[in-house]
Amino acid sequence: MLNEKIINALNGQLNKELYSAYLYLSMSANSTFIGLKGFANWFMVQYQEEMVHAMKIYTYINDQGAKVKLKSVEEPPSDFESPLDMFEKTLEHEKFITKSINELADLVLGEKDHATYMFLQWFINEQIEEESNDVDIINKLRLIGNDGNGLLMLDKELALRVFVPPAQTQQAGSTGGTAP
Ligand code: OFO
Repeated sequence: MLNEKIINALNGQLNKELYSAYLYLSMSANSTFIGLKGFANWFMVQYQEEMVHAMKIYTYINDQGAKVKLKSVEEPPSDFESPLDMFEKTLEHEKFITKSINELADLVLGEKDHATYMFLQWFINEQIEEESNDVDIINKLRLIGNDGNGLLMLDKELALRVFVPPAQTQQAGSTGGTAP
């Protein structure tokens, strides 16, 4: 049984995950527009992963017999200066999400809601991977600088990322779908 404070906080986190999905869909669209199909693929997979995160919270609220309350999703930016700008904004956003998950974990611990604390463990681990993936790509983009060939090679690498649906993720014992 969830208390009101926790239901509100979980609904807030659900909204943030939906915004994350919307943000990465926007970055995917921008990447397609500027001719970087591999980047577009990477962000599309990220969009799909964020929808999985949102639906995990949606299902958890339902399973606990509480009510999901959908709020409006903010408009994401649609113009970006460069591929590096997109990934810097991605990392910045993921740091914000990590902070939000940590605050949620603090709240549920304070309320002695151990079931929700256990539920949040998956998100706490996932955030480590999310930030680390972004840092890797930012480092590569900084090395590439203005080298067009390097950018096209990275685009090919990012084209290889595949979305792994949640059931397969669990079987594989990983948080999945985040390579390369
Ligand atoms: Fe849901 O992890 Fe990114 O935002």
